[in-house]
Amino acid sequence: MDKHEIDSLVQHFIVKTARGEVNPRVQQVTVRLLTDLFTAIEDLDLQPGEVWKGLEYLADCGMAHEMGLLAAGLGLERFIDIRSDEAEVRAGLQGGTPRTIEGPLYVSGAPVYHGFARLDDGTEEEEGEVLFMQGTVRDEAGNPLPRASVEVWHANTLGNYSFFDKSQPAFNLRRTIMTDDRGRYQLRTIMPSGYGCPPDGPTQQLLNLLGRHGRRPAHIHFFIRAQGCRMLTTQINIDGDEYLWDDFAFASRDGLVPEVHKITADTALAAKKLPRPYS
Ligand code: MBD
Ligand code: FE
Repeated sequence: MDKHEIDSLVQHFIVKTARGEVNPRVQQVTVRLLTDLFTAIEDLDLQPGEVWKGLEYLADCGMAHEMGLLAAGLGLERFIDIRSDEAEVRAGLQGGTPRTIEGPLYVSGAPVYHGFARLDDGTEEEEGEVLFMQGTVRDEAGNPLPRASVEVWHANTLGNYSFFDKSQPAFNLRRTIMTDDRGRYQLRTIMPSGYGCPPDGPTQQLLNLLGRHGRRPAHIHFFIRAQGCRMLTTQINIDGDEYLWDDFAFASRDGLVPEVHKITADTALAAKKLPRPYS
């Protein structure tokens, strides 16, 4: 079948059959995606069994709640981010902390604290290291932003996220911290481990067929919100992780790998070497 035959078939299936009110954007997108799919079936000479297998695969992803995970692993989520960066450059908006992907494991409604929050429930102090982090939320001119919200979420020492991992209490390792009157926030938590796709799930199943792993380096997610500013969605990575620049979701970026200082009794005494608070 040639391109014109495919076009007229799609017109017939989607456009000419329209009777009631049409959502033009939905129609436009449907026509385009169906045309691209039919063209791929033609070009690759996909067999009926292969087409049904593809649909079954997407259904499996849905049933396993892995559509978001698949989007991350295929680079779709990163692609959308790259386009957002490009749109901001075109609008003359540059600088500040880079954005990176949200991922599929955010849960809304985390407990809200002011200035400081502890994120962990204290049950992993044997397994993990205590992690402190602090910073200042600033506008594009560098002015501190009081009453900004810093929403943080990350995995536990096994790489699992509360809510999805029912062995953790609700909202473990998930908090919202409101910045103080100088735009500052502080948190105490436990060092996360990297994430791995469920080994028997449909996402990892496809990654296996593509010769890819499904691992992420250790990371911490953030939503930063302030009055009159667009929201920032980002993450930081923990330096030294073997997957730091080999993330299956392509989220690592220059500027999102802060220095981590190990504090022992000795280094605490030599505190001059540590960054000054909020510097
Ligand atoms: C994660 O924790 C994550 O952040 C992403 C992007 C994908 C899978 C798991
Ligand atoms: Fe994550």
